[in-house]
Amino acid sequence: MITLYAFHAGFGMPSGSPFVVKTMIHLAMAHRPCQIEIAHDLSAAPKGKLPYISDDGDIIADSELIRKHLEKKYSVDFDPGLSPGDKADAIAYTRLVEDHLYWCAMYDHWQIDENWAVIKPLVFQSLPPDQRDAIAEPIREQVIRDMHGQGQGRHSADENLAFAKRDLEALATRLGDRPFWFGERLTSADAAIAPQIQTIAGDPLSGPLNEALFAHPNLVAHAKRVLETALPGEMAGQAA
Ligand SMILES: N[C@@H](CCC(=O)N[C@@H](CS)C(=O)NCC(=O)O)C(=O)O
Repeated sequence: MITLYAFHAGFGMPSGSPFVVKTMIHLAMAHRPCQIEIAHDLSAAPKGKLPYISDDGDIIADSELIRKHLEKKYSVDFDPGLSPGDKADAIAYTRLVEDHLYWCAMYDHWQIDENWAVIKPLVFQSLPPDQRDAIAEPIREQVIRDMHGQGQGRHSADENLAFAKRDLEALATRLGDRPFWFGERLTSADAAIAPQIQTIAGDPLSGPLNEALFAHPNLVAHAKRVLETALPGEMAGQAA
């Protein structure tokens, strides 16, 4: 049995981390049942981040490396029938959402003060309110330092929004009216893209980033469809 180390539910998903949800989708696509262990302390995580898995004593960290492990160990093909060009596009769109749009959403949630006031109690819901700030605020400072190092945190809120809008427009244009990223079937691109979109669609904010996303109903519907198709049991317990 595989153990998946995860953050608790959030943003209308069985985990508040889009990377953990991506791995949940991969495990479901690979028909590998897993037990979920909520990780309260990242010091045990090999790379200091989630997800990581334990599979018969093998510890693998990072959603892409977990995918590679599943492909190799269980002979899973996450992109059946895709052309080499489509597979290349899948990598490019995955990088777009994970290495750019993710940081725009992180900026929106963690760096903008009025949003942080709403997001903090959700992310740190397991902590008693009177102890929350002592733990959450130093983590926020670290996240803001990380975003500065990564680069997105150096932009103004308006510039961050403009970057995110261009990502969303590109994604929405590329998706069009297809049910899944490459047509009728769930593939690796869906597993990567849907949780990143749902992180914005499922937050309780109503700011300009949310407006920018909801201007593209096809993206919002795609995220919901992918999650409900891949994780029907887990999504049943989530708020809309
Ligand atoms: N490249 C990693 C990214 C994982 C990641 O950024 N996880 C975040 C949660 S969404 C995390 O654990 N952050 C904790 C931290 O940075 O301290 C993957 O694909 O698994």
